[in-house]
Amino acid sequence: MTRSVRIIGAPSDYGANRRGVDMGPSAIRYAGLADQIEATGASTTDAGDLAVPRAEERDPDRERPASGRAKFLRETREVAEELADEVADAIADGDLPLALGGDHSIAIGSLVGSARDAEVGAIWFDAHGDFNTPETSPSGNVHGMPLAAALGKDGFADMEWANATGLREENVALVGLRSLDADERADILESEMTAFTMSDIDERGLLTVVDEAIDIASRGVEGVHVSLDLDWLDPNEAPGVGTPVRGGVTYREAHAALERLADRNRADDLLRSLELVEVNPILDERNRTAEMAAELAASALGKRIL
Ligand code: EXY
Ligand code: MN
Ligand code: MN
Ligand code: MN
Repeated sequence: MTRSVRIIGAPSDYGANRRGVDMGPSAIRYAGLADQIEATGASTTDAGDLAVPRAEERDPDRERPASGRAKFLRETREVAEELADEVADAIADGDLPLALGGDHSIAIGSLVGSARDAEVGAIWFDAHGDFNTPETSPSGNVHGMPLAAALGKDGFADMEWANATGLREENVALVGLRSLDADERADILESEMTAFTMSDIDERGLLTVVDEAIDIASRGVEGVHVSLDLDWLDPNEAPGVGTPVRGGVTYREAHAALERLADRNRADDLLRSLELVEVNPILDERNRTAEMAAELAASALGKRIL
């Protein structure tokens, strides 16, 4: 069971189109994250925020290599390299790293860090597949690419380091898919990953899907990285996200999923690293989405009312 959590802020918005997600770490802290975690009985330390490079100019089309489209790849890479070291260091020190985004491109760093010295799996709670490459991406936004980068797919200029060699594709479970691009969809179907869509959740029940995702992510590996993109939830519950998609999980479904994760973690000690991403407080109502993020982290870490 998790006894000490190290909070690591990664206030980057280089992977997304919409400014504001760089304020996510502050918004989640302000929403009472440390108190929420301590209510689970775990201790917390806060490593503060990574230093995010400032682009010389915020030209969205900069960093578009000849092959395909990937905006701000250099800045994204710098953040991810720094986050990978922080995550690996926290694990080496016996803490559970809790990374705060920032857009989902930070997950390249979380995955590389978590998988640096171990074979790991991942559970990806998200409306999106995040499996585009610079060649397939319709937008060039790297927050739509972190899984592809971390699994070593082609097209990421100078990102060979991003191949989280310990991350095993067959141990990746996507949960909550409801928005995919055409090439990305084909690549997911061709991959070794397991994808559970919102339709699967409707038809089979949330906890059945979550249990299966945990089985897949934890089979034969040392630990599991859990990546919670707040756009997994329905925009009515979590409006403060940059790429909202209708038809997401409800407030209670999200808690039920993470409470189940905590139960399984209590039994099998499987949770190796955790991240909360895509909280954009300037798109929010009264910091609701950041509050959801803080509460859901507590559920994942074992908080129960009784
Ligand atoms: N698939 C679209 C793209 O690649 O541009 C949208 C990606 C949104 C990614 C957010 C973080 O989940
Ligand atoms: Mn250390
Ligand atoms: Mn995402
Ligand atoms: Mn998403």
